[in-house]
Amino acid sequence: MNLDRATIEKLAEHLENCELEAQDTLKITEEYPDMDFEDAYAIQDEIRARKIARGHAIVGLKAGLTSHAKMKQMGVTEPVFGFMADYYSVPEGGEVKVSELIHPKVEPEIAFVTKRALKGPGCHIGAVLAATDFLMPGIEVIDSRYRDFKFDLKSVVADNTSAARFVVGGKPVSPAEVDLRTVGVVLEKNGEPVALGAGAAVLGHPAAAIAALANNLGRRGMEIPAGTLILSGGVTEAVAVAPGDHITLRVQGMGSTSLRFV
Ligand code: 0L1
Ligand code: MG
Repeated sequence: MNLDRATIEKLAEHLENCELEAQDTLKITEEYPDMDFEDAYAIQDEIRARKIARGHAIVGLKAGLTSHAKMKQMGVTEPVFGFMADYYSVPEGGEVKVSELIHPKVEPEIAFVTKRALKGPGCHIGAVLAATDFLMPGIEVIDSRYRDFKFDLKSVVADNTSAARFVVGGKPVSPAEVDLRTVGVVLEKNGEPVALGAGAAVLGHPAAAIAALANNLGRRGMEIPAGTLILSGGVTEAVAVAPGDHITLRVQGMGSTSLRFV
């Protein structure tokens, strides 16, 4: 680690305030070019601790930047991991207030819910499928706190991987009922398909994103507990949204889930 505790706390407070006040900021590596990934996850962990201290619960985890489309869109090469706080959760068909966000975009994802804990190192697709209770369609609303979504991997990890809101719904299915590589995904904006893809866009198999998360947490002495909801990452590039937009995600064999931007 290259940053001291006081700097980690200062940056966590700054980034969390940007989230809560819907204010953008320059990427933090501009001022702290020497920060490393340990520092970045320590800042994210501090943001999480601040939310818990204010009485919020952590209701899920996420993998991000897991598809080639997304990596290309953002000019990066590795996945990142974050968490979802209770107030990020939007009810099925519910509203997201754009005024509470900076420049939201939506991503079509496959959500996993675990029935057993997963711990790295060495976690693999087989272990993930054996530990998965069910799968559901999930829409992630991302909202980078960085101006114009201009960031690098360390800055984005510190910013809790742009996590902002999410909805899950549709029909829960067991992993044995679906081929997660070929499962088709259609994202609709105001009734028109705007992004489509298949599960394999996510690291070749969406369960690989969950294994990568378990391995990342394992390196930091943590695990994915049983009963955890995890968003496995956008199948396509992210789609910008504005007030009035209605977004629906359809996943083959899993029904649909939706939300509205007001
Ligand atoms: O969930 C994601 O793939 C987003 C990761 C962070 C990068 C971004 O804001 O696009
Ligand atoms: Mg995502």
